[in-house]
Amino acid sequence: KQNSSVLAFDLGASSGRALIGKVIPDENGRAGRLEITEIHRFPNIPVQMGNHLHWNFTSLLQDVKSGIRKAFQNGFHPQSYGIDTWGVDFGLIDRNGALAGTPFHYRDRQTEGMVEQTCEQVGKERLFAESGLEFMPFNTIYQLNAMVKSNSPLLEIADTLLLTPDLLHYFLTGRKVCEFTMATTTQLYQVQDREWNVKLMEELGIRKSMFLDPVNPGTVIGPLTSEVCIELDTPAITGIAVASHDTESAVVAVPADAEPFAYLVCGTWSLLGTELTAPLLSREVMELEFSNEGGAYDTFQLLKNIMGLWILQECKRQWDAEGESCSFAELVKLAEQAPAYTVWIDPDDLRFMNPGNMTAAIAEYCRQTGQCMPEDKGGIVRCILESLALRYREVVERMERLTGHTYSGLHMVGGGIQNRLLCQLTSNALGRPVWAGPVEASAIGNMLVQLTANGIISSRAEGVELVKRSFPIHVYQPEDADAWNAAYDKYRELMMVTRSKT
Ligand code: ADP
Ligand code: LRH
Repeated sequence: KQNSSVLAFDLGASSGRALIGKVIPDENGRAGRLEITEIHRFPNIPVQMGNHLHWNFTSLLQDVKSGIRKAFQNGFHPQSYGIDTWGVDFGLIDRNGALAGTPFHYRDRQTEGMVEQTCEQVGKERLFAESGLEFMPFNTIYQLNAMVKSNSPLLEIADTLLLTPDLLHYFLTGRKVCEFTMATTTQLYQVQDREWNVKLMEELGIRKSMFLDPVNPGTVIGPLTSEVCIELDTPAITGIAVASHDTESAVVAVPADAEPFAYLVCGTWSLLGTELTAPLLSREVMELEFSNEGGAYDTFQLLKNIMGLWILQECKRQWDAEGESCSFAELVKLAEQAPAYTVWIDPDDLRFMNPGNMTAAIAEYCRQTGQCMPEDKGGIVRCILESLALRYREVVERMERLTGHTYSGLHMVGGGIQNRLLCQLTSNALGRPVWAGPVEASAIGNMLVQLTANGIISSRAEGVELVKRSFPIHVYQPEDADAWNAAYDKYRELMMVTRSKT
């Protein structure tokens, strides 16, 4: 009998988790249902070291190992494991096989000004046309260019660059790979020719030899090393390269009926997009700030990064530190009671990327745009959630201009859908239904790619059907159409004025 359970690690910017996925057969012996069990969850807290912000990589690796150990301690026997994480970040491996330095966090300030400098060096239009990516300041290309410009000795000793999921796999299996979906987040990958952009690397002084040829999601990496097995007291389960960019794993688990569909992966970031078979590289795509990211099962995802619940997380962090700790659920309750349609921010204003003091950044934005800063927590949370909902509508409408499709509603997945107010406000702002679920989409997509590689399911479509049979979808219907249409017009006006100033 085939072993039908797999272990998925989903590392998000705010927390990491390990889940077991077990396929329960139906009466015909086919995959009937996917049962998921969380076995480990851990916070992901970055560390400021001197002038730079880093990931606590050794701690993350140890938590992944703990997840493997706990799986077996809890009586599970997964056949394989997969890892998905946030995009763009990497570690450098020296010629002796050791990690050189500590991986930078994508919110580290070293990339300030790098988009402008890099575009000046190589040309903005060309960079977009070749990479298909919007100019997010943290893309790998800008991190590496910052290191080149600061003469980082790390680049001299680096033998191989491994993106975060691949870096974790390396320390578990001893094998170095570069997984495709992560490779496309670097902005150093040519999406049309499907190869590394060697010319661009040469022009920027980034050494090509650090980059391995990408492998597709579903590629077997290899078994855990004997050292790891001895340390954990577990068998040598197999590491599989899934769609190791968390956004792409989440897309695999969207329970969509119709094609084309629009989705919103809602966690620390909000990734709003739709699935395509090839990248869209027109000038309009660049101007409307969309990206084409490589996905699983030979797809490209046309999507927009929206700053997302990060803004709320940072307010919460600040309030917690001030000793006024409130859970997300409590904050949402306060927001429900706060007055509607009073004040909005542009969530994608770069001042919100990593201001340190998020409530002060919101207050400053309100001052500059002639609005009154909300007086209490409930008002601030309401402002963030309404602003996100209005931004989602703006981005959906832009996406419709780009693709020529009209989307009948929006699929929302990820931790953020536990915020039912946000789901309802999103449906209201869009004037269309929101289908929310599943929460653990990235981990589930991670499992589905493993199950395909292990021969338990035969296709992507079978995976989607499995998701639909296994997880409830909560439907939100739009309310207060007139008030929201008026709010949207007012928001657009505010954005027109404020964006032209910044
Ligand atoms: P990531 O993977 O990027 O770390 P998640 O998908 O785990 O993010 O989503 C985290 C977000 O989910 C938090 O920022 C928070 O806003 C939201 N969230 C988590 N739990 C709840 C809850 N109980 N109620 C409302 N929102 C929640
Ligand atoms: C979301 C995400 C997003 C990237 C960002 C760095 O977790 O992977 O797709 O742009 O992190």
